[in-house]
Amino acid sequence: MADFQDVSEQSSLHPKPAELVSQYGTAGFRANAKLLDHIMFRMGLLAALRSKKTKATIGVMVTASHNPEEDNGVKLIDPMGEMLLQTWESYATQLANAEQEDLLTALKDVIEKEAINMSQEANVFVGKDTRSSSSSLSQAVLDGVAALGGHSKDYGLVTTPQLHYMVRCQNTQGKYGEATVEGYYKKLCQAFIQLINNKASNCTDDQKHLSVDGANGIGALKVNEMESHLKKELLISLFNDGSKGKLNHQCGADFVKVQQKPPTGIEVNPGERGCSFDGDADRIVYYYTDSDGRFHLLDGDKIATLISTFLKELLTQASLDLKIAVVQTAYANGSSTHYLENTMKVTVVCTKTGVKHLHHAAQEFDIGVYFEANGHGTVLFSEAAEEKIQQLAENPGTDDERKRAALLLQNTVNVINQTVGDAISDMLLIEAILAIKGLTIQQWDAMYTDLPNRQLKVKVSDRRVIDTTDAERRAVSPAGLQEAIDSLVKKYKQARSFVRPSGTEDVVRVYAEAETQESTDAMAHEVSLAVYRLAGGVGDEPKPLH
Ligand code: 16G
Ligand code: MG
Repeated sequence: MADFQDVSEQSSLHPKPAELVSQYGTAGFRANAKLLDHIMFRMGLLAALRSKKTKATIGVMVTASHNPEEDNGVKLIDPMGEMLLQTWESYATQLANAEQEDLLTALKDVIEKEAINMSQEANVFVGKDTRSSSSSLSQAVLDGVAALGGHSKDYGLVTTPQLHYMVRCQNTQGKYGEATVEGYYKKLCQAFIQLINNKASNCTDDQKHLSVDGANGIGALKVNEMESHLKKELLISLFNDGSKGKLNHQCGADFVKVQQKPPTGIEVNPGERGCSFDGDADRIVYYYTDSDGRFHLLDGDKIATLISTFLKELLTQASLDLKIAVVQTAYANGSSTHYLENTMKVTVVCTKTGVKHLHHAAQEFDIGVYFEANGHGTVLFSEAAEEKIQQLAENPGTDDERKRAALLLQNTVNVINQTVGDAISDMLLIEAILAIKGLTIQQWDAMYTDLPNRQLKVKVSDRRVIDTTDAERRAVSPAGLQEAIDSLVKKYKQARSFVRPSGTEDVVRVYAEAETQESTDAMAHEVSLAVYRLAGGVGDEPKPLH
């Protein structure tokens, strides 16, 4: 049995504020950075245990993504680069909440329940975003790993998806790629250049140009680092690069998606493409402004549609019989689901909100394209699918058209970060698809027209009174709420609405979409009132939007 002397001594240097209660939520722990030191140390301990248990390298990322600069957070990464196994989330919560004197008992409890062999080695990769609190907090993680005698590698400043990638590379003994930031750029950019070689026509510099809003975060730094690998095939103008502005403040993917307007600090001429990353670069949205000055957002749904259409065409050209599906959540715009199912004839699956649910559902198919409307998403290829693609590409008997399609598929696999949604990787794939298909952003946008939609928040005394089913599309409690929503929705054309308790904020979220913005806003307000009245609303009653 290990000697827990070090854990005792070290943990007293990372004391828990008494009575503070935290929970490992959909995206790990997130709070004001001042409240996180003990949690970081303890997540270092937990990562070491998880590594011993899985006999593999585990990742720990210090970031609070799109939250304000003052916040921070931490997420654990499992061996294949996926999110921490759900059953371990409760251990994370237990360890985080153990009072100082109970920490060893809580730790031994996990060791016993999981029958962990403490003489097994532990290896942990650690990364952090650009927040000013991230350095000391990631040191606390490293201290936690060391206290259990584990080895760690500190990657320093990396995007969240880069750390996921490193973990997978390490645990596949390099089969997925080289576990270095340089290796990541090489793999993705080489695949990108190969794809771009198949572009529809010679691109002008204007067509190669993309404005990127780096949210004043880690993504901006990494885009800069990557630039030389792009060999001028993509000409990036970087804005909100962190040199002056504040992280996520009036910029970044979350701001753009929620506000439905361009970020501050970016210059994009009418008709030109712009995109925004979030604070840890695992989300991306695109946009442009038309000649009338109207802003057009191309969110995760539009991205999923572009990618799945491209893949489906390649599968047809390659005559490969692989089952492709798109995974969405209830937030996906109804027009996107309709287009995918009825025009593209692609299977569409709806899951609960949260990356792990989408990721899991996408694993059920040969090719699973998953995106949340907020811009988090990627594509998963089954091992069998990758093998079939490779065989076809390498078979000397394959005819030219099929071979071209197989090679494009192969390079598509390589440009994608399959571990988790990745703004950099998604950006390269989208840029390549637009060039290959010879599409402008306006033509991409015109694939279908979004239904007007609105998201509102309602404060209630306890949001847990709302329980949902059918991938959060229907409320089963409190009594009468779903019936009230149903009768409101009936009043409007092409209407849909649902409510769910947020997993990250103390509010109930309301989503509404309908034929016109006016009816959408009216319905969103009426549904908010129903939540307020039937689910214990607090504060002022929701007011009409107009
Ligand atoms: C988290 C999730 C994101 C989800 C969001 C919903 C991960 C890594 N992130 O940020 O996928 O869209 O929560 O927030 O899973 P909400 O529950 O407050 O609506
Ligand atoms: Mg993020």
